[in-house]
Amino acid sequence: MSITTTLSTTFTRLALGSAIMLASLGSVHAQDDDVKIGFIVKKPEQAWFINEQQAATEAGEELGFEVVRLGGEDGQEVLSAIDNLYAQGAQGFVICPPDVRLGPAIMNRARQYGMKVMTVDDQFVIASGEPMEDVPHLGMSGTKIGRQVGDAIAAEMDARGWNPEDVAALRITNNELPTAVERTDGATAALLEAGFPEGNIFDAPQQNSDTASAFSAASPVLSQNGDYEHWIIYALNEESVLGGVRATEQYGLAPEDVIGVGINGSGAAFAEFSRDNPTGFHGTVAVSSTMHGRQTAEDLYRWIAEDKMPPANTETSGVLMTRENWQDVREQLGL
Ligand code: FCA
Repeated sequence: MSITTTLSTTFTRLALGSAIMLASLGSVHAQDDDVKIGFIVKKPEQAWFINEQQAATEAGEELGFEVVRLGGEDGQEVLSAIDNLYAQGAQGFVICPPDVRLGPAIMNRARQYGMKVMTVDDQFVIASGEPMEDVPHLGMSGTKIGRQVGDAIAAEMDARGWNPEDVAALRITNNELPTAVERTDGATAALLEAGFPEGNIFDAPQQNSDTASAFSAASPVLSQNGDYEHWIIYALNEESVLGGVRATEQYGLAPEDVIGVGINGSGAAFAEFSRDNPTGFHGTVAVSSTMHGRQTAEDLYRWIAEDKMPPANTETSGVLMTRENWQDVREQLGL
């Protein structure tokens, strides 16, 4: 490239840069009809969240608003994402926060900027742990979906003819997150009702909601309880159940001695079902991340553009997906 071209490219870039800056300042201060929203998620690399953000973008393309997809893996990142959105002229955002206790701080920042906020998947809580009910929320019905997990495990234990006394449960817990507690409590309740012995349930508390943290939590629990013939595994999501399943493999358990049932129905489960040989990952309760992304984006858009307040709390449901039916369920849920 000649010096002249380099110079002129640099100049064009600078000129373009200031034009963008002016344009964005303009949209912050002028009354602009264009709606722009942010969609911030705690784990932007996980299939569930990729699909959710993608669906929000598509809803925007259809209805005529812009969606800015951002990751917010800790409080600092979320606050800079909000600053960034404001600088771009966004009027609000949908968020799945990295920590639900950040709710008050996030709302503080959003209110300073006059931005509207809706939560998806994980609902904000106040200091006492109660949900922040003044922020509209859409998320899965944790207890119901957890019960479906417990029922699916109990049915599969039955099908394999296991004696519950010989079975241990690996309950991967995440007590910081209310929806996680609802899900694992729901599964536990269903299992106990089906006659599972309470004394055979072992907790593996994870730091996070991903596969790696579940794997680390699960490994010591397996080695400390070596006398059981079979294991069942449940957690807040399929990524975590997969961490548990990988830990049983490393520990040397055969796939036919393990029944793991997750929650989500995202790419992580599809990859597992697509393997040639079945693993201990028996199934997952699939929920439509497509619907979560679309609906929240549309709700926020109508709130901004038409002053129509979203419903205070929308609970979504799920369908059991296994190796046998996963492609059908995937289609049914638009995943
Ligand atoms: C939580 C979990 C995700 C997904 C979502 C609906 O945020 O971490 O995996 O289950 O709820």
